[in-house]
Amino acid sequence: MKKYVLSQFTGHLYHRSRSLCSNTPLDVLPEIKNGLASGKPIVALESTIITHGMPYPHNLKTAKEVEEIVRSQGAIPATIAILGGTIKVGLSDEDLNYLAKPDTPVIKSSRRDFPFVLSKKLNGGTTVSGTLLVCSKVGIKIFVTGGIGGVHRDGQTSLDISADLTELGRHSIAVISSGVKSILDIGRTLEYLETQGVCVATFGETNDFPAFYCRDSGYKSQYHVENISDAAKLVESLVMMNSKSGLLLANPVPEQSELIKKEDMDKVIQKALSEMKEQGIAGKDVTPFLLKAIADATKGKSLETNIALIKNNALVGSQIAVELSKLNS
Ligand code: PSU
Ligand code: MN
Repeated sequence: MKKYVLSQFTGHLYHRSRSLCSNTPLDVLPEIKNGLASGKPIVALESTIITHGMPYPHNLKTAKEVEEIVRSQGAIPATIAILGGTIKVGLSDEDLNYLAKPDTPVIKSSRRDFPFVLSKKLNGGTTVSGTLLVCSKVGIKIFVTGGIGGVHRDGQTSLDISADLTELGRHSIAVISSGVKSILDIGRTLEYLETQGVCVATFGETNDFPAFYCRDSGYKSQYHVENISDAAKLVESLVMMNSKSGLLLANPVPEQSELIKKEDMDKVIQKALSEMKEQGIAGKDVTPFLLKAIADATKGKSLETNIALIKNNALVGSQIAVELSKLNS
């Protein structure tokens, strides 16, 4: 068999890992590689939120602030993306600046996009599913984001079900998010998560399942954990079981940042959905289109909420990661 020479193709190190071919172009920052080896708390962050989820320059500012929050809690941030066909675990400031710029060509990359993006040496903003896939390759157990994808409204006929849900069913990794946006069918999303074997718990005093911009969706999580210590134990059990399905820890947006009333939000969403139909938007363009339409309709208020909730998720997720590494030491 042909033996590949390291760095022959991209100039990057090819990292050897249990489940990756030695020639998979994977570049893990030394701080993260060493941290993983010595059991330090590591928090993964996705990059579609930077490339397709928020407008410039808010995307860049938020990405940097979120990393700082992770560090402030004593954890190591690992923002994941694909740059020039190399999977990057941990981005430099330069990488972040480049990815965030509106004129940088970047493909929204979920699991199914990886072979193409890698083979053509393109850039990819990794979605929750793409980021989970990379986390599983390098052994990161905690991943923080804003909101995950789900079953779209009418998903029972369109079959537009985010790959995030099936990916959550494939790895024993905890995702901390503010639930699922009400642009989606939340009831069906929760049903599908159950089918995938994903443990869903709310972080807080009740098991109300949050709807991203609002603290309550009207649906319930199976469970709730009230503090960081219980949340860390939950993740510990998930990891110990290694049952190959994940945990969705739903962290409601802080009350003071819940800027939009549910009824107002419902109207905004209805309008965005009908615009989407009129314009024939489908497939992977649906979520970015709706996020932008909602930000425009709420004059940026939804963006403010989005930023507040992801920062809060980073705070909680990092504290859980720190606690988890203490449990394991
Ligand atoms: N929700 C947000 N912002 C985002 C996304 C979701 O509030 O940026 C992104 C995430 O990366 C998520 C992806 O994984 O959209 C889901 O896309 P789709 O619905 O096409 O699976
Ligand atoms: Mn879809």
